[in-house]
Amino acid sequence: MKILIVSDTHRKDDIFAEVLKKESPVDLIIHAGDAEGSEDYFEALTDAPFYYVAGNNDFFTDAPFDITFRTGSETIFLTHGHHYYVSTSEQYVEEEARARGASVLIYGHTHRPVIRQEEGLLIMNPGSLAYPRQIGRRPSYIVAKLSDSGKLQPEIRYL
Ligand SMILES: [Mn+2]
Repeated sequence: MKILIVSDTHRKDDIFAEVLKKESPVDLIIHAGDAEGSEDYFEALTDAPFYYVAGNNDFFTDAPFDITFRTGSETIFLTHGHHYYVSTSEQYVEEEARARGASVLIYGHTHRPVIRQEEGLLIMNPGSLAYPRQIGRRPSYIVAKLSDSGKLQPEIRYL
């Protein structure tokens, strides 16, 4: 199983379509918010299940701010993260993920890619396909595969 994880596409729809084409076939797509209205278009591009949460620039969406769902043997907590002040620190969003019994935390908003393991919690941020802010500023996303035991094995990829 191959999972595509993106965030903060901010109406750069062509870049998402390019990544989807490059990584297809994918079995699941996770978008951590700030598509700014393009999420329905993205969902229609693929037959794969598409999980979406609302970001701070998503004013006209019915999407929830947080979702918790299971994939393989993982419990994933997905949020854009602005309600947990992720620009300042991962502390609050990490606490929320643990409170929900998550084994994986996926957030966005900072436009900086992250993959790290912290006391049993896999913490990931795919960065931004539209406006990357990390050193080098290359558009980034994450591809994760499920191991035989159902654990996520992620890697950051760049366009
Ligand atoms: Mn944002």
